[in-house]
Amino acid sequence: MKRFLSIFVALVLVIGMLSGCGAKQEETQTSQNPAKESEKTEPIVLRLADVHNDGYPTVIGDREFARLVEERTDGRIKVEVYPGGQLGDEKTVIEQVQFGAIDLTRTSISPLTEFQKKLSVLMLPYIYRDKEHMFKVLDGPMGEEFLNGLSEANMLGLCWYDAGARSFYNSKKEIKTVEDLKGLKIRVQKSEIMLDLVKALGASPTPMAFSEVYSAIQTGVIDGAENNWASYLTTSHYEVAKYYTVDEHTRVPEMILMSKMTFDKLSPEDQKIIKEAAKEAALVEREEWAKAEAEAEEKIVANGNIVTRLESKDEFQKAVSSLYDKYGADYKDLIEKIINTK
Ligand code: GTR
Repeated sequence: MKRFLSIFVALVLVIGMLSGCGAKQEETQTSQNPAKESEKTEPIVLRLADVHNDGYPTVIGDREFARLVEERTDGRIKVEVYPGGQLGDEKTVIEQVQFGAIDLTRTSISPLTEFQKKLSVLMLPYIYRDKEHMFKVLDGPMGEEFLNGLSEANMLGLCWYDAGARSFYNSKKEIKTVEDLKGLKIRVQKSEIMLDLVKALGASPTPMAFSEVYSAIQTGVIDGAENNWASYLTTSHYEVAKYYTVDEHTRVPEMILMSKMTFDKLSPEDQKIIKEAAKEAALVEREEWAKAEAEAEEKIVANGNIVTRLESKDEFQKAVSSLYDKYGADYKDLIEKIINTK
């Protein structure tokens, strides 16, 4: 018994010494080497949502943004990109960005107009002469004001992406005139201005998440939708809705949107890095966009889809002019300024 007791006491002593030693070692290590301490700080991980899949121009832009941020913060900030709508549909994600549950998203401004009415001005039908005109506006002081103006809604726009122009497509018939759209059930983004636009053309709008459109056309729940060339291709909507009319009713810019809650927690240096990285990533996206848009059009035509090019878009333009009264009445000067931007 005596022997057993002494072995037990010896064991307790040894264990005590060992653990004491260990703790000390750690203490001396950290105090002697402060660099180690900073190495140990966990990186800030920010989540960025996108409804498009990898390889789509916006996701290429998102990944470039993530790369630049990580590089310029020496890995202190990591942006994790979640493509393919993994974090939810566009409108739901924006709501989460507003409350900081998701840090960033790449979004079309259509659903964002629900959070800031004034933004509708930037997607009024036929407001831009062409893409160059749109970027002249967006890359100037007006565009900057819109990006910062979202702080009213607890969010911040970081940069402008290209998304081409949106046109109608359907599974039923060729659309050559506004009359041809009458009664067709057309899916729209969750956005009041898009709903009104489709209504103004005499069709019947159905708001729906992007991911549900393919099967809704396939099963006949809706007759068609409207989108740019690249989305029409990558979603495979072109397989179930073979008629595409190049009416280009609206050019809807897109952006990287950040939660103000997340942004405000960062140091001014990191805020600057985030803003600059987004602007640079946008240039990459725009280049990728131009390539993807041309390739998509080519593939769709080669696939044998019925692509209708209108001789004039005047009739469409006239039919949707009422949207300027409803969405532009409070911003007449701004609209003027946009139209007069050369
Ligand atoms: C695409 C856009 C997406 C989403 C989608 C839609 O052109 O890039 O962000 O808005 O359209 O129609 O839901």
